[in-house]
Amino acid sequence: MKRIAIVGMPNTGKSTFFNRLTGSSSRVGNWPGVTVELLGAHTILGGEAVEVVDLPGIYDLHGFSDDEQVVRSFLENNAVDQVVMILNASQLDHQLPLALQIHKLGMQPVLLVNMIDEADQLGIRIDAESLSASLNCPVVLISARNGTGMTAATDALLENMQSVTPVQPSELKAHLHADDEIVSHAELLVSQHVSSPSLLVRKMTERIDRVLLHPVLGLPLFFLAMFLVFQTVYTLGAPLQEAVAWLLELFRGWALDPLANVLPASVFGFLVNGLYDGVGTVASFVPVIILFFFLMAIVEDSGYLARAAYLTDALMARLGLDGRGFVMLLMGFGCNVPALMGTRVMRSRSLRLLSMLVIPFSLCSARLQVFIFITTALFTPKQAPYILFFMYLASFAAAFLTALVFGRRLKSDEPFVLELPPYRKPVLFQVLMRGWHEISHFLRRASTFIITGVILVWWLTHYPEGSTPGGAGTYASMMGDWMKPVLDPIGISSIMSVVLLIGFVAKEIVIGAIVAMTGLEGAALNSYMTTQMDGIQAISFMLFILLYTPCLSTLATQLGESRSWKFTGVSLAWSLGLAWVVSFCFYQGARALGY
Ligand SMILES: Nc1nc2c(ncn2[C@@H]2O[C@H](COP(=O)(O)OP(=O)(O)OP(=O)(O)O)[C@@H](O)[C@H]2O)c(=O)[nH]1
Ligand SMILES: [Mg+2]
Repeated sequence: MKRIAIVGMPNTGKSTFFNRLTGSSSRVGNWPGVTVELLGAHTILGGEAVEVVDLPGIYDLHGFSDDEQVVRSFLENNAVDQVVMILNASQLDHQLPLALQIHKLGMQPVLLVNMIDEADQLGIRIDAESLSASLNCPVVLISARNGTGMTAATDALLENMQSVTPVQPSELKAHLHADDEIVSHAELLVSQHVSSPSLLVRKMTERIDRVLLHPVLGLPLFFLAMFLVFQTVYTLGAPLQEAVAWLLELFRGWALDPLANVLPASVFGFLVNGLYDGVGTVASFVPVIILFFFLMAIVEDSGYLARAAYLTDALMARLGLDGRGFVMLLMGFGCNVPALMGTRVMRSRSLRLLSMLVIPFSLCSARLQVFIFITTALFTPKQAPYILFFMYLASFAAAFLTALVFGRRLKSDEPFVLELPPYRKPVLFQVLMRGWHEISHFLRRASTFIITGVILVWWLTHYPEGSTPGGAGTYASMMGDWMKPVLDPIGISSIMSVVLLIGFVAKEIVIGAIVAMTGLEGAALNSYMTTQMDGIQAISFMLFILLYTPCLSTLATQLGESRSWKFTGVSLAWSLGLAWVVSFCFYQGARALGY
């Protein structure tokens, strides 16, 4: 099968083109460094099956960040029949050198000049035909997002593939050309084939940035925007959640409860009170999570997320991180694992390690779900969004503190040049795709973890044989007693400490575990929660959940990416220690003040 590789600089639309060509749903975002891994897909081109590979963006072939190495080692170790290079039409001067480099290596690329819609708006004119003649390779103007030029692009691809001789990977290294020679060649090409207005005015982007990147107002505006996101999640999400819970209850009463007459009590208890209610209660939070992801996808796809990096860069630099670290934190709101992998765009190892130490404090969707559950049970609808926002602030504070503590040991002087992409109207399809991506990931994790968790909890609360279910003498209560000396001072009851222990595996288990333990759901579960904790204890519990290790997958990713047991161990110990100390200070402090 022939293999086509898509290369280009970051944020030029490679993944958008890849998705259009192959019908895949590779992640797209208006921010350089979205793709950090190889992604392959099969498709039919001109009646022939081909493999298309979407690569991370690279600035040049000498690059030495981990994601650039992914690209280089891919090109060095795999035969590629056709290289497709994607360029941003409004930045040809900046992007042609990479194309020339690739061309001179003998790869005979097809150049797709993308985002032609934006270039048009800016008044940039590109003469594709004459550029193609001087370069001696096909050049097609496209808009991967709108689909313009796609037929011409695939035609050019097919035609070119007939004539190219695949590059032998081993020859690559010997042929890298000197950079200055290439840069002057690129300048010449741009002057000959591109006409642009003397002054590029990105009117809309500039006007918006004058407000959103305001030196004083910028950051408060950003936090205000984030607060609005949470407020919306709450006001729209809570009724949705109740509706799903109501439907599940209805189904239970109508179809499942009659089974109680047929099945032995213990089997019914396990299947319906444990599994169905456990999974159902978690499922009722799915609409909230969906809503959250859609809003975040809009923030990301519009280009505002990249602005967050700009706004926080100075602050983050003081902590030994840079603006990208902040964006990774925001990415971690979905799931910490891809955010950890996103640090591959960083070149300096110490900067990467520091970012990877900080990211697990980012409040991921599994923790969000626990917090919504607890705030709904223990606080009024008016208080709840504020408590939730406080948790996000605590998450940032923990991240900053970590950077402050470890920044001195993990020093780096990697220069960070931030490229701000223009604002782009979020494309509904992309936002939906992105949301769907996150949700299916969440559901996959949730379903496996909940089922394992529910079975485990069921066993812990019903055995050894002969003990009263959920009462003293069960394994669960033994575990609770065992952890009492540690968790009592932070206000966590022995039942909830068993939940915390199980939650170490993944936070998706937490709610399901509570349901399985108590055999309660809905309003009864909420009122049970008020017997387990008051407001202060609830916040202490949530702080602990926020700060201690998010899940085993995070640990495994930290280990895999850092290739260091010591680093992973330090991260584990730090997060456990911090969780305890913060909860302790909060709980004892609040009690001392008489709350
Ligand atoms: N206006 C316009 N925007 C586009 C076009 N193609 C892609 N985009 C947008 O450009 C941004 C980047 O697209 P991606 O496909 O993620 O870019 P990428 O090259 O894969 O980026 P990395 O993986 O970070 O290297 C997204 O916001 C896309 O919606 C286009 O033809 N026109
Ligand atoms: Mg990409």
